[in-house]
Amino acid sequence: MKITQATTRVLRTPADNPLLEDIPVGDATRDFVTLELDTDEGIQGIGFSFIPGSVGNPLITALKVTVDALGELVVGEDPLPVEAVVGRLRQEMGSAGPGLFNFALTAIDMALWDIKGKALGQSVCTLLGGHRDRAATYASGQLERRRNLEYLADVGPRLVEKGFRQMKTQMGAEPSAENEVARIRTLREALGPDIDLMCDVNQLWDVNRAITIGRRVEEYNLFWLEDLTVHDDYQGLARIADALTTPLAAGEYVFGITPFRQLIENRSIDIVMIDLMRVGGITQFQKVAGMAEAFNLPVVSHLAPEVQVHNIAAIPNGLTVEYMPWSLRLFEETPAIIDGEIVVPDRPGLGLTFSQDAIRQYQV
Ligand code: SMN
Ligand code: MG
Repeated sequence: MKITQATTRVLRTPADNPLLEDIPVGDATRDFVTLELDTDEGIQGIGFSFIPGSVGNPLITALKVTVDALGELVVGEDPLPVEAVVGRLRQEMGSAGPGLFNFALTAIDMALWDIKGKALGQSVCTLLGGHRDRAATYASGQLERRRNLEYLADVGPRLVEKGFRQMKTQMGAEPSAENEVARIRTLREALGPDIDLMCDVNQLWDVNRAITIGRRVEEYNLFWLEDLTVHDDYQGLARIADALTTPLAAGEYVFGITPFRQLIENRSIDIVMIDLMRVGGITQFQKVAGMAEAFNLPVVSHLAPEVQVHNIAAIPNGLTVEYMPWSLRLFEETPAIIDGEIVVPDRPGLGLTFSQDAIRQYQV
């Protein structure tokens, strides 16, 4: 089989929220680069990428150009030996650094796995190990730090009504420790003891604040605390992890497998969070997951649940899939959530098809 053509588009979607349609978001937009890789056997693989947090990010144009450049390099290649194709790209382009390159490589890598699954009539999850056909999942992006306590107390239980057994909130913007703790107390009281609650700080605290507030929220039994300080302060994170009994998660800001080695070897984290776009795709995700398993650590996914469900369900140490709904509208059909779990589509490859309506409406 040979790759014959790579087609990319930029889709600019409204930054609204399919989980809670009634909450207005203004006219903010979110940008994605989509990729279609055609082959001489009529099989088409699809992939996509975006820069996390990229509400209106002007770098999306640069990302499209980068995916186009990598796409040109893979035309003529056999798509099935994925490591050979992405390995060559990594070797030839690696000196540019991992930033835009990893984001672009992810789209290519995803499309290669999609082609392989379609060629073999198997889901990507099965090709990666197929540990199970569904995984735990949590509602994300709904209980943000800009929201007030009344909102948290209202929306948390609404997510439970929608079928979620796990959900994530944020701290990091309150002037006082007392106000930060109040957010967690409010949610725990609204949700009761049986819902898993996670909290993300997105690197906004220093080590001492992390330990001080981390200790104060221990009584609310958080499922994890995430990115309590900067992602590459490996020793600082290890001090926090040692001081708290709540599991510490981090990794979404990490580009590639080597810095994950640092996080893991330094015992900086208890839960390994992998962003698909920054790590460089499914191939690299799976390497980090194996490294985590050797250190007795669980793995959780960041963004893109419709693809990450394959990565997490495939492995024995996959803990839960972040259900961040941003990219769902790009596709005709997305993985079902049944009894609080996200189900791997029973279709070959990624089991995803780009929505022609979305392309018509949102292509720029
Ligand atoms: C997050 C960060 C940046 C973009 C999207 C989401 C957040 C998360 O840290 O964990 O989902
Ligand atoms: Mg996060």
